[in-house]
Amino acid sequence: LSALSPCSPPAPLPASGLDRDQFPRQYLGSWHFIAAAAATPAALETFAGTDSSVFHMGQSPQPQRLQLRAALRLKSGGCVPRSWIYLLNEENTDLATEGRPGMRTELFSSKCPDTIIVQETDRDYQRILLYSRTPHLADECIEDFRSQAYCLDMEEFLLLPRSQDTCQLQDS
Ligand code: MYR
Repeated sequence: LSALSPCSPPAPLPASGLDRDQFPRQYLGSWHFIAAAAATPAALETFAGTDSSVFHMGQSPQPQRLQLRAALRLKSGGCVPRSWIYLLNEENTDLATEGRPGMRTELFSSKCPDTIIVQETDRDYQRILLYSRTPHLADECIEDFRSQAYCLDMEEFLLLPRSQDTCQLQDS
């Protein structure tokens, strides 16, 4: 560690994060998956066949739930729809995933505007993921993410190739 480049892990969301007027409202809508990092290759394996993914976070009829939909473009060319239900927590901005009791999703602010860092922890892996409102993100923002990952000893890094068109999200 050098004094010139202090190690800085991703910062938790600001305390205003729990303001129900703000959270999760400001995170609803579309996100592009940009990059992922983990300590082991196995934790990133699930993304190996993916060229790009676009997500939509939406409200659910029940206020304690969020509906996440995704459209994955596979490297092989096909489009694959995915969906998850997140359960909101009273005390913090952590999310639980319906049907995945061992999984915890924590949100972190990122230095670059219109981006968010998500940490997923399950029984057998942990990884951080970078999402952006826009499909292309400045290299500097990606490098920032990477150095924050290093700070967590996550040295495996994956940048989504995005060499094909993104897939269309299906209406729910
Ligand atoms: C996966 O591929 O493992 C699931 C990825 C979760 C994606 C989350 C995408 C958007 C993040 C926005 C945060 C919203 C919080 C209310």
